[in-house]
Amino acid sequence: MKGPGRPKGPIFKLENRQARLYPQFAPNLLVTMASNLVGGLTVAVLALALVLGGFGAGTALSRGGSVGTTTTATTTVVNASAPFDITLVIATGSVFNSSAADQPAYFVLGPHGLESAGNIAVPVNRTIQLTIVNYDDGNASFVQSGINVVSGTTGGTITFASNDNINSTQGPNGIVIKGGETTSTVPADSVAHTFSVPSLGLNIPVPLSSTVVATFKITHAGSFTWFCLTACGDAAMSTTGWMTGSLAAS
Ligand SMILES: [Cu+2]
Repeated sequence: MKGPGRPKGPIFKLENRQARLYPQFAPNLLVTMASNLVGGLTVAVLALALVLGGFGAGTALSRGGSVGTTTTATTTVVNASAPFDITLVIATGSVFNSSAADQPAYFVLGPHGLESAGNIAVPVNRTIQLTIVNYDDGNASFVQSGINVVSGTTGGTITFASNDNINSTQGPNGIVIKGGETTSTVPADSVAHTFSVPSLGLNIPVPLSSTVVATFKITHAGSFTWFCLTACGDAAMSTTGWMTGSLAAS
């Protein structure tokens, strides 16, 4: 017989499962606490700097007797000839809700991890180098015929790498990498998702378990809707930030 104070089976199991699924919660809390502390200190230092700065400016004005203009120079260095790099990640297993359960989704790989792909900011009139890392190992049927054919990219091609064409073998000096395959068409039964912007004529088919690299340029500013044109999940396909969103070119 179990004692009256012991947790019942299912609750115990759920807690265990959460701990297994989200082991990062505890360390994250510490990081949040630490960053709050640092943030608080930063605010204090900034406030002190503002007080001192204000005092200094007031002194200068009263001494000089005239009001001058303060100019703050900001220099942003952008190498406009280099491609603008952006990486998208297609992950599976994100829980949509209790009825749709797991759905695949696109994410933007940002400096601090995965971010929403609901609104992807890109530059206009500059070559965009798009890398898509696809963790989905299943193919899907098409919602529009012909989406296994590449369009709108430089040369009408993509370069993709998957297990059978990136690693050839272990050589005497380490792994030998062949580098991937450049193609204008992906076999229809190998397409898992697409990154498609019909209003720009852009269609990038993404083979299952692969990494795809494509370049393209958007020549006018605007907000363009991107879609995945495979039947990869009703909820994901119709929801911003999952398998559709906008590409904001400015
Ligand atoms: Cu999809």
